[in-house]
Amino acid sequence: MRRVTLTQFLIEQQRAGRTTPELRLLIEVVARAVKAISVNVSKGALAGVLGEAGTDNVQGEAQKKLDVIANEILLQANEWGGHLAAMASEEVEEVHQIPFDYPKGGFLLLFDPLDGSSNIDVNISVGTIFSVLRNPEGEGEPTEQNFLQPGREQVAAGYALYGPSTQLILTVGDGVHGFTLDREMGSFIYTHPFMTVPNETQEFAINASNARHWEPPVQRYVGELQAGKTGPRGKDFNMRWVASMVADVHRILTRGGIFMYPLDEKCRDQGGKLRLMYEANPMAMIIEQAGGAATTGRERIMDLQPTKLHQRVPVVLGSAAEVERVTKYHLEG
Ligand code: FDP
Repeated sequence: MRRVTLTQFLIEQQRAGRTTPELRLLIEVVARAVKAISVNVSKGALAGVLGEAGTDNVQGEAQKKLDVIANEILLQANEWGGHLAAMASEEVEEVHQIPFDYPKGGFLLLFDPLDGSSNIDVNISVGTIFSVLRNPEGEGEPTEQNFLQPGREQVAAGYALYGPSTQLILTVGDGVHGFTLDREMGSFIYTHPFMTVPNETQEFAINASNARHWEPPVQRYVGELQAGKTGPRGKDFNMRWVASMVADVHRILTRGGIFMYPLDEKCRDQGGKLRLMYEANPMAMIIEQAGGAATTGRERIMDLQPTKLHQRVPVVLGSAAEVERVTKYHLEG
């Protein structure tokens, strides 16, 4: 069997006019950083990278050592690449400018360097999520305003899953493509062409410990799933919650399902739990490109006009028929 590497795949995409040389090289730099993060994640306690870093991030959450390391790897790898106008990270409050002695490009890169932090110390899958936008024309250093574009403007989105194998899932707007890291060769190999989310499902993912805080449409929907064969859905559903968004979304991309972090009384004041620009938007683009749907429960995630770099939003994504049902319940209510 002919093994296609990420580089070959991207060159073929470029030849077919689906991506530009600049975007191709940018994605390759991100993929190189992902390999370095994967090495650190897999060494775990042997590299002394577990535990708290002793600092808080912009969201006021305790940073793990690996959060800080992954963030540094992504910033450093992408600073000198020459394809970016600026970066934004979950771990950095302000826009990260490209140092003046490096060339600049026309793209903006946003990322959550290590998603699912609470799983690091217990050796459960974590991931990296990224989104690429065009820097709007203009003079001077990009500001937060340059980043505040709806998700439909993304030119690429992807995530890396550090699980039993490391996988890179990518879309440049022409379907969703999956690559598996060959650790011996150090290359990402094209293993999952045109991934699709099955329309029908029997699995759901939600943090059920928040049930008492949910809004009535979510209580109704989950109640119907839990009623199983004897309820209105007439079939049994199974529940899965890894508590790493990347791992939960990856399962849905592989075998269908619905993932929800809805608005509830606990997170209402913040607008939701998950971040719009570097969690919800890239995952929404991937899920939509794979034939699924992604809403806040009320509107399409990728149509939201962001107001803040670190904005939080409710998220309902996965198999289209299920997402439509949850959204319908919200709009009826
Ligand atoms: P974490 O805070 O551990 O980084 O990004 C937020 C996130 O993880 C998601 O990856 C995950 O889906 C969710 O939060 C887990 O939330 P709970 O702690 O409520 O389970």
